[in-house]
Amino acid sequence: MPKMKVLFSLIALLYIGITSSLAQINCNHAGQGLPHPMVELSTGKYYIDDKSFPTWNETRLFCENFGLEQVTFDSVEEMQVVWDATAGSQRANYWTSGFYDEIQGIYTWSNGKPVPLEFFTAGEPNEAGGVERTAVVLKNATLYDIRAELFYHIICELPEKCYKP
Ligand SMILES: [Ca+2]
Ligand SMILES: [Ca+2]
Repeated sequence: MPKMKVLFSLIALLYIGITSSLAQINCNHAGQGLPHPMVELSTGKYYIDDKSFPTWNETRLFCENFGLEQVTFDSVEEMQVVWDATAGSQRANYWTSGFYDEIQGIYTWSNGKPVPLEFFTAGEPNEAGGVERTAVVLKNATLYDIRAELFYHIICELPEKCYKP
């Protein structure tokens, strides 16, 4: 019986070793080859592009290509800190990972958590014209719902597992 225990412990240790080194590898490559460097803020590490105008889905794919995620706000503070780091261009809307979940009938982040209603500006999400019930943008440190097919700026975020062990 003790032999079995030792064997089990060894397998468990091996498993932990493999999974943690896999996570390490992904994080080592995250953000490599981006057109310009990421910025390190008090709430995480971000890639902010004020020049491009992709759709929501193109932004998602762009971030994923570089091992990153579309930005998700865990707090009002993070929303403010990231907004302050943007250039605030003329069409200063930035895509977030927020998307309308048809099944649950609410906006959720890419991690599956609901987008808190208090993160939206007053009167939003308003699903204007019945066509805005799709994606969430950041503007003036607050959120709006909007059509995912429109063209706004990019904010990617280093996945939490890469800086929160
Ligand atoms: Ca975040
Ligand atoms: Ca709206």
